[in-house]
Amino acid sequence: MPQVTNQDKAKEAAARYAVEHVKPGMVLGLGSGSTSKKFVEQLGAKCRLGLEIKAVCTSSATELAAKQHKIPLIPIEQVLQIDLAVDGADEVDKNHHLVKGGGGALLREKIVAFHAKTFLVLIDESKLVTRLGKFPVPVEVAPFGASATLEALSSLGMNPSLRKKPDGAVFITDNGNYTIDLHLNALIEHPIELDRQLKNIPGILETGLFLNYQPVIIVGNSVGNAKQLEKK
Ligand code: A5P
Repeated sequence: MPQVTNQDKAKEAAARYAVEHVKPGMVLGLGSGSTSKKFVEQLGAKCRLGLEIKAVCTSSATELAAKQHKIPLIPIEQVLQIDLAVDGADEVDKNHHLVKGGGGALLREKIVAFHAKTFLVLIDESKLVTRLGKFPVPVEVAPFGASATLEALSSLGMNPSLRKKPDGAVFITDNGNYTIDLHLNALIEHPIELDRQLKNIPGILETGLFLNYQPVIIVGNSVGNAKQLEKK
């Protein structure tokens, strides 16, 4: 039996907090990654007790988990607005800017977050940073011209690496694209400027910088409590 870590308990607590905010009739956006998975599990338990909601998924992995937990799903094509999107994050700074995409689902996650009335981000304390950038910033790129895109990022000093799977094959996103991770070697002073600079490179389809998305950040701790993070 795998050991339950303090981080697991913190993620669990954040997921529990989030599930209390789900109301009948809502259209939910289900994020990706291990924290989102805990939310999916708890949401599934509520659905089995009769909670009626519909959900869209941000990745095939989440879709699989949601189906296993019998959560009613609808295709994104049928959704114009999402009531509540719930997702994790890799880093959160004091302005509530985020780095996301460690799991390779950033494009769908960003689309879902953008169209959500409320965007709940569930983290444990280890994700809180004074400045973004220790975690490599992922970008989703078109396979066409990806070598040139890598070269352009390299010449800007962004220390890019093409994401690979453990078996060495190129990691392909659910959208059929590549992911490039930027090992910036320094904390990001101007994330908005960086995001703009990245999006100016053709072939970069989206970045893992979620800036000004007005997320409601829920921080769980290892004692099993969770609270909303106020903006300083
Ligand atoms: C998936 O692409 C990511 O954006 C995740 O939300 C992020 O990496 C956080 O993942 P964990 O909840 O597994 O830490």
